[in-house]
Amino acid sequence: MPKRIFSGAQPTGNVHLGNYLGALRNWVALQRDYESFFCIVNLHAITVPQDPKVLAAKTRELARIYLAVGIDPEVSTVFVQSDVAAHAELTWLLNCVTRMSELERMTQFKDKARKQQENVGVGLFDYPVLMAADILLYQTDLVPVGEDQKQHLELTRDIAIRFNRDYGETFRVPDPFIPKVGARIMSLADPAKKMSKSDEESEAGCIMLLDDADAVRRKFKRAVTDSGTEIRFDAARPAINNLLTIYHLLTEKTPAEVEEHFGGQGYAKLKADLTDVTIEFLKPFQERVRAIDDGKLDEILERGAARAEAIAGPTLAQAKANMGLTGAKS
Ligand code: AQP
Repeated sequence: MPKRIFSGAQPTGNVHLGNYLGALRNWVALQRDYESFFCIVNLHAITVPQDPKVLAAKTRELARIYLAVGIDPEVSTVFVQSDVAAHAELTWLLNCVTRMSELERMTQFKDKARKQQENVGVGLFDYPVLMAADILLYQTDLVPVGEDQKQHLELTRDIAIRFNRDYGETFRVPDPFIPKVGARIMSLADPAKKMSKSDEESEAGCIMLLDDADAVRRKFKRAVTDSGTEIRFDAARPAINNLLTIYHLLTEKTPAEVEEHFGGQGYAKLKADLTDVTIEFLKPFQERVRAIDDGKLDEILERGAARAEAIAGPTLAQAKANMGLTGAKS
């Protein structure tokens, strides 16, 4: 049996280069070596307020983005989370084995709750349990995600281990796949913060996959650098390190080749070349996004939901049976 991967992204805001370099790019690279499930996690999106019309449109847009970056629906299963009811149902079962104290420790909850102040929904608090359900339903071996999801993955493992201990072997315990490079792409406006789609203040620090060439030019032009002059990879100089990391990943040149390319040059050259390679990457990608036919998309998502259901359904049934949740049919 090939090993299985599961991952997802939220159809909120605009997908950015951080999402691509930290996650989507690796999904594409891994999809032929694993049985792959890529989900559009719209139930996660509603943990903060969303306009229903915008959410529906963003869900389809994200599906197009998955396909346009290179996820092959003939090889991978692409589906929308709310189309497979088992995600919500397993969340309830897992809620009953998760401790409040575990969720209170989640840094993403603390960050997002701070921004929401008065309006923190129970769903936002419960987000990591829904994520555990997503992953465990597919008996997942590997979860390719960016660095920001590491803590949630650790909780998923803890929940699976506890469930298996208390109710008998039910879930495979998944491992994270966090890339060595690109797992945390930083904001161009503030290299101390990760590039983030929900951070409205730092729109300027985020290259969106659907940005036009002018926006890309403007954002790189304004990107924060530092007072040094040398262009080399150096974790102690996060702004330049971040720009070089993006260049290295987009061009697939080795770090040594990148440093050689910019040897003796100034930051203006770095920004100009980075702008060019980003536009070169985005242009054909955006053409592919626009070329995806609506009917074809429906068909891919319907087929994806059916394939996902075929794996998720039996896992949920086993979890319920192991917990003693037997009703009329048993
Ligand atoms: N800056 C980043 N660098 C590398 N990887 C990143 N990811 C997110 N930001 C970066 C990874 O992208 C995948 C999909 O993310 P998501 O849709 O689940 O959203 P998120 O993790 O909450 O991060 P976003 O996109 O910036 O949204 P907000 O602003 O809501 O936090 C995940 O694998 C994630 O690790």
